[in-house]
Amino acid sequence: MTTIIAQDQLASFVRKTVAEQPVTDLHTHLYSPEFGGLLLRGIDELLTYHYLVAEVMRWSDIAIEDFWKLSKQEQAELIWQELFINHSPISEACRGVLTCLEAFGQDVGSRDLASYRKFFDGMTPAEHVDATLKLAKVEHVVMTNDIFNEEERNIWLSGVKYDERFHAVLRMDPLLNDYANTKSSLREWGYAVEDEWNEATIAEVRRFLTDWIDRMNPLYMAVSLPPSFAFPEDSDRSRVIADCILPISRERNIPFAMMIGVKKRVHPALGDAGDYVAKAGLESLEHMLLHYPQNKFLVTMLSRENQHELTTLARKFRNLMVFGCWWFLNNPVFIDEMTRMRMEMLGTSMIPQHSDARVLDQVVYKWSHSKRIIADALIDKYTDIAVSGWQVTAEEIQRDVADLFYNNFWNFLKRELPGN
Ligand code: RAT
Ligand code: ZN
Repeated sequence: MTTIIAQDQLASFVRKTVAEQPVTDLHTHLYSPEFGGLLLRGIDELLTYHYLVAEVMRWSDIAIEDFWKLSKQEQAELIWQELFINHSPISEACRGVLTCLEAFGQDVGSRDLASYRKFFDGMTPAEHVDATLKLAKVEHVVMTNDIFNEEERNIWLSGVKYDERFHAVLRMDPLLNDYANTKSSLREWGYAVEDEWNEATIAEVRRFLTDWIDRMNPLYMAVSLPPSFAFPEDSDRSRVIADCILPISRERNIPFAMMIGVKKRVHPALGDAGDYVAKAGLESLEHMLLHYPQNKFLVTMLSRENQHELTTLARKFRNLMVFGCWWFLNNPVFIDEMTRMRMEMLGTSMIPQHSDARVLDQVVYKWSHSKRIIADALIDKYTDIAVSGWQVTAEEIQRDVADLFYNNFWNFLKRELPGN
């Protein structure tokens, strides 16, 4: 049965379909409760999100090192006072806190931080996860699992069993961006890598990766890369990618996710809030896509100026899946622009968004804000084709929306690619 959606019903039908669509959130920094303190949640974590730390420093006169000496609650109070009371919270990251409070039934008008604390403190981690995922309609949460972090590594080594809504990702930044120092950790953990890059070393790095893949069952392997990223080149990173990551990624059918364009720590004292962005070249990705046609690549880029080239490259190579509006691009102005461009150039064969949530509650605002913008873009695109007499059915709208927010990711993981 097909149901043609009349033009005057289109907007409300699309908005409702998008709002109700369950989400697979393919890149977050969230954890299931079994990971203990790694799961951040509640109002103090929301307020001390590093996006807000960056913003508060523009108003506050506090020395950065003194800010870090404050307790979490004191930091949250300072941010609340400066960014919400002394000035209006109109930035996207501030607005997000308000959206979360409202969604959880809090009286945003009261501006009563103490009552918000009481509310969040009243939930156990498990209750908090259930309530948040339900509100955000997030069905699958893809984590970012840093096996080079001592605390996280030990949790995995203890054989953690976790909530099935959460999925692992093997994040490898130190291996690819700081191999010289990572070598000693590998040795400490029983992998006999030599100083020289030779067959024995390659075998040991591979063994390290496959041991972790067997332990974690990751959906993909991931890294964030600087704007200067080049491949192939004469560097440790390039050798690890060519000799270890790409062969394993292909053999195990685990995509390689690259998040390109971050300039780490341009202001080191700010910690995570001190990272910046720059435009990258696309030649290396182009090379990989052409020369490794049976490898699958999930790619997002941080610079707005890279988006058109990246989208165009996805038209050339089906082994590339572009995803999300990353970090400094996760703002309405860019989500709108990028989503429309991607729809015009790729139709629905892309993944428009991920949350990048670091604090559990953030999935609520990140998805509600993005879903509105993506729905509006879809409405315009369906309206444009209706001019020719093409009428979309309810089932087709539901299919497209499910592809964008859910199926494209899982289908890409499953897909077997032909040689070229
Ligand atoms: O968006 C962020 O929170 C960043 O700090 C990074 O975590 C980035 O998303 C990344 O995954 O490297
Ligand atoms: Zn991230």
